[in-house]
Amino acid sequence: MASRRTNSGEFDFIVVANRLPVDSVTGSDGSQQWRLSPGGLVTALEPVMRGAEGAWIGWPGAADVEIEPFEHDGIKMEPVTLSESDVECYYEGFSNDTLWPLYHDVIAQPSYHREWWDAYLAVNRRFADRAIAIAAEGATVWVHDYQLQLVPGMLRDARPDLTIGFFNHIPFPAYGLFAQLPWRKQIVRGLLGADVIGFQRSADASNFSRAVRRLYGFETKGTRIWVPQDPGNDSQAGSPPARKALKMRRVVARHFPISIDSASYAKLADDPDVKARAAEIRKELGNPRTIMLGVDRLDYTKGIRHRIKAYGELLREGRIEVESTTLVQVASPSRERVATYIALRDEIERTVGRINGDFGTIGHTAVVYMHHGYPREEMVALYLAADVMLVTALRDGMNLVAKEYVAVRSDNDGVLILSEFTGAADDLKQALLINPHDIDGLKDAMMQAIEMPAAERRRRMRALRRRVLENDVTKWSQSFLEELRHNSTASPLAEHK
Ligand code: GDG
Repeated sequence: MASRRTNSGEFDFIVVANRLPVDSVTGSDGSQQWRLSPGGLVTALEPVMRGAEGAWIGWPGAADVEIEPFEHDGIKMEPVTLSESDVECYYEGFSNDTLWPLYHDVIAQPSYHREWWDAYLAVNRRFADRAIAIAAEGATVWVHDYQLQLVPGMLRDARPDLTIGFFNHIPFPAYGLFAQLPWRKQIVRGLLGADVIGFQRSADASNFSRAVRRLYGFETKGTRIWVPQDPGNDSQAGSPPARKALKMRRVVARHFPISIDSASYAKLADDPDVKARAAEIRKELGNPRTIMLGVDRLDYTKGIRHRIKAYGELLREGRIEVESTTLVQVASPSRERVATYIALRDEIERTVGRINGDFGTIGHTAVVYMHHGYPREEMVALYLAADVMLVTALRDGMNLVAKEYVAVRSDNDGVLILSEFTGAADDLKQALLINPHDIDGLKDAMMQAIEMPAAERRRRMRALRRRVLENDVTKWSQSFLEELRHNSTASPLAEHK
């Protein structure tokens, strides 16, 4: 049986995520300072964190750093220490070299190592223990993402008084793929500790429910899953007589498509300095007729190679010319110690070099490739300068870049080319939807975007903007938390039928 705590902590609302929402920076006087990292998640949760007695549990981002809890910009930070070996096995290993490729439809081969799993289990335990220690009686805990899928179950076992939410930012794979995971039952069991499990797309939620049925035989109906209250009875719960005798808890698994802080992007786009920078970018690129843009973490899920290949073929076939059409690719550094990412970088940079060698001129570079991160102002200036935005992911939970591009285009101009394998495609139907594996189809869509009449660009962009401005990240967090309030086992609002 789960043990009940007697002395609870002080926080009523706790976010548990792999990373704290701050980055460590060195001040001008050489001192160590924290800067809030401007993710949408922080923006969405800031009001909730301030309104309630809130805390954020996460890793500060460097190995072997032991830091006492601190407050930054009104948010209480609860740092969790990861050793060099935790970073290697839990983060780079199990999270980013097992779960990440598996959950993105095995675009790259996942590695299964028992010592990585052990580290994943141990680090999940560390995060859970911190939440268990600091949560007030009846608190709400919102756990985020694939790195921490065991935490909901650990919380449920130790603290049945808590209301527990989980949101998965990346896809959840079809059972045929998920079944590869040697620890599939433990992962599903961990997630089922939550009252509400949120996914980006309804297909992800259905994939999860199917895994629950296949692995545990629990009853699922629409977005609801019935889970036996006593975890010790999991194994017998499949048979109908046993099910009847057990007390059931209702878990909701459904989609809550995440969004961006649309208003802050729209505001940045209105800034005269940002607008001036956009004009300057065009000029620096030699005022081409069409600027195409890709912005991604350098990741094999993003389809960067596919779009560069398509662009190169259009040049080779003479359908476009280097003087009039430039491709700008920002590939921000990511997971640089994981072998697959090192190989991907080499491959992309080889291809870029070849295309530039073949087609570049003294005045015109074909692919302007940058392997850096940029401040948000520069990103927005790039979005404003780009006539065509290329989002060609092979699989992506949502893809916020697509939404950011749309949010800044208050001029109702610009064309979004969007992979149908992104969560964003479920909503942004007025984009040019493409299959990135179909290079000829992608090339045709690029040509269609380049040649699209202004009236059609306006019509499409208007419709896209309506979707993104109406559904921002605050609405997303509110709808998740509302569902959580309604479906909490511990809360009086729960109607468990
Ligand atoms: C995961 C899921 C899901 C990128 N380079 C720079 C920079 N960025 C910003 C973008 C955007 C964010 O990073 C990337 O978000 P995405 O959604 O495109 O992709 P992931 O990082 O893979 O995120 C994804 C997301 O979680 C949220 O749930 O949508 O599917 O994979 O905001 O603008 N920002 C700055 N400089 C850069 O160089 N400032």
